[in-house]
Amino acid sequence: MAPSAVRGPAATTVTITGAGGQIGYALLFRIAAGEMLGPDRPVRLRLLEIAQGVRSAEGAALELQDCAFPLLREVDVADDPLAAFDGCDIALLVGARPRGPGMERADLLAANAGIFGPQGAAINAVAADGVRVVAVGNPANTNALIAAASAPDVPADRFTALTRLDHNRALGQLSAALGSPPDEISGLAIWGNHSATQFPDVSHAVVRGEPVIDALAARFGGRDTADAWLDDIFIPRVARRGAEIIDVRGSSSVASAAHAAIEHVRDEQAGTAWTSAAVVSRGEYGIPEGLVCSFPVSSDGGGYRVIEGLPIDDRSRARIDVSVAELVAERDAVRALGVL
Ligand code: NAX
Repeated sequence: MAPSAVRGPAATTVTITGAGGQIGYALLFRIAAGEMLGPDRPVRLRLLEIAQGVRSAEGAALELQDCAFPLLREVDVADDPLAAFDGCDIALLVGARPRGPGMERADLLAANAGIFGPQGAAINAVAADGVRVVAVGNPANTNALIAAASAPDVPADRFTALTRLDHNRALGQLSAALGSPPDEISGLAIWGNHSATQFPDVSHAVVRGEPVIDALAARFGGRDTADAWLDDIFIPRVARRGAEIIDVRGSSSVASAAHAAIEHVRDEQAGTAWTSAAVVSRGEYGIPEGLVCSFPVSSDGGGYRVIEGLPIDDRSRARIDVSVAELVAERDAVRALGVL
């Protein structure tokens, strides 16, 4: 029996672009196993690749069939965005053009606009009414902005970009420094761009009810030493963790990125009191409207919303402003290309 003929509750259609790549391979089997949408939601997978990646995606599709996942209803491989986004409920935009040797930022943005623009237009044309989209491929924030701008009939707040990996990296570092498991730490926030300018912010974080900053002061022997650890070790290490992984592993983050993407979608769908995600700014915290910027967010299951009203001190403000300025520069560079 062909997988598409299997009967049962209506399946959620999940489209993964770049599905023949590394993160795609780390994502597909976990989604099919129900780790993203839960054990009660059957899934239909649509894998989008460019011609060079189609065989790899087709190979993954064969392996998916060999897993005989009870929740997996159908797997299609396409190189046409209109086919891949047809009826799509959830889109993970993973495939992107990497920065090549000697490539300037404007060239990189232009190359990715050529990918995320048409994909946004295809989502606009053929996706399901309630579609939700997360950009993983870099530059993720601006790629989400381009896709959203190319889908005028889809509410902009359906488009997000992944900073959950940065959030989880920050949580991992704090957990190690404090000797506390990650689930005892809450209130961490990533602000700004998914780039080295991002600001991993612990000023609202608590560990077992105690402000993290106090726990760090106790751990490092004073507030000044704790601040120095945050400024000189923690923030740069989180912001440059991707480069550290490449240096040590000889290849970029894959499983951790796929895990973060799964948690991003899972928490948006199932609800969460607090995490980090890049969402379209409505002007919260003075961040220019329309930028796709990382904020502390919550979800009631109907999409991420910025957690408002947090006090921001001058040091934090300065760091947020640097990353937001980078997002503005990326947006302006894309505008100069005539894309927005
Ligand atoms: P790979 O090079 O292994 O895979 C990318 C795949 O995308 C390739 O198979 C390629 O054929 C495909 N592709 C390219 N253009 C496409 C298009 N127009 N339509 C469909 N597919 C297309 O890269 P991988 O390691 O999987 O990383 C994918 C992206 O994630 C990169 O842009 C990477 O920079 C980004 N990352 C984002 C992270 C985040 O936290 N936001 C962290 C991890 C990762 O660095």
